[in-house]
Amino acid sequence: MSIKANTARAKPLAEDVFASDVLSGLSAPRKSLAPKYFYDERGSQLFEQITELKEYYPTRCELAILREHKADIAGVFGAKTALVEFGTGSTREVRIVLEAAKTVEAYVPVDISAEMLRLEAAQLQHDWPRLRVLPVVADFTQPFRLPSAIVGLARSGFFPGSTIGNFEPHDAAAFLRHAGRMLGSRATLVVGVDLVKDAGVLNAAYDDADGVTAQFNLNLLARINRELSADFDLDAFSHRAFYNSERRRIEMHLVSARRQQVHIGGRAIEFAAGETIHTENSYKYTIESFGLLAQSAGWTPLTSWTDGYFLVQALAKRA
Ligand code: AVJ
Repeated sequence: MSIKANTARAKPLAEDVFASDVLSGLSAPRKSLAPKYFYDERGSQLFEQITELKEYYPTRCELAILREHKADIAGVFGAKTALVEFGTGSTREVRIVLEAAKTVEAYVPVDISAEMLRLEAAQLQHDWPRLRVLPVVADFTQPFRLPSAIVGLARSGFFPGSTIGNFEPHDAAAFLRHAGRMLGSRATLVVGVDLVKDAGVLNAAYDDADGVTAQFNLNLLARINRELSADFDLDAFSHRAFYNSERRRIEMHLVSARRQQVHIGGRAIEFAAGETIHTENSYKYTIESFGLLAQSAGWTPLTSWTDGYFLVQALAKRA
């Protein structure tokens, strides 16, 4: 029997990547964990609950803007277009736009979570029988192959939900550049972006009275316990979220109540009393600052739709 030549270069398993990301994040002098790991099944449920909180305005605002301006937004997508959605999760936002987008012939939802993607794509295909729905399982921040069935169609991108706020501004620009490369010349892109606003409003949105965001943050430790057989004491960590006005971002942390040791996969991690794990940044932009970021990444701002709280920004690829 022959040995496959590519065995040694096989992609590491998702669990191994999670384990090594967690260990390296918790071994650094300033401990951190990546926010993309919030979204296991429980975390996705908790995020859905967050979007329904009275304090958490972004989802509500974005949906209202999409509803109010869907015809104009759909107008950004030219004739005979394939619409590529980066990191789909739920199709709630794109459904609003598709209602008005008569020129979209194919819809390409891209997401790393295969199960959720297949369910959402199948449901959407059922509701739009004449649309070609072509899901792609991929990490949308990395280059991926677009379905060959979209040859000959123009390409547009859709990136709602202010997911872009999770990136450092430099990485947000890198992502926009990457999206431009994936979509090709003459592409357009519609992005949802959360706006800089009163710190009280921002702080409440990420530290709600019911403690749902606290549960969402702490669930990351529960996930590490479960999937990596760690022994985090969830009562010994608490949720902290605050607006850092200098850096124009919400920061979320998990604060260690006391000096303690946590074990993960045979390694011991030391925590000082009051030491934190930085679990998320959610950057806020102004229309101007987001326009400049987009321009630095090869895009020209077209129309901005906003309610003063949230921004839906159309961009055109610079030739
Ligand atoms: C999904 C990244 C847009 O930053 O508002 C909500 C995640 N974190 N509450 C955000 C989140 C805490 C959310 N995004």
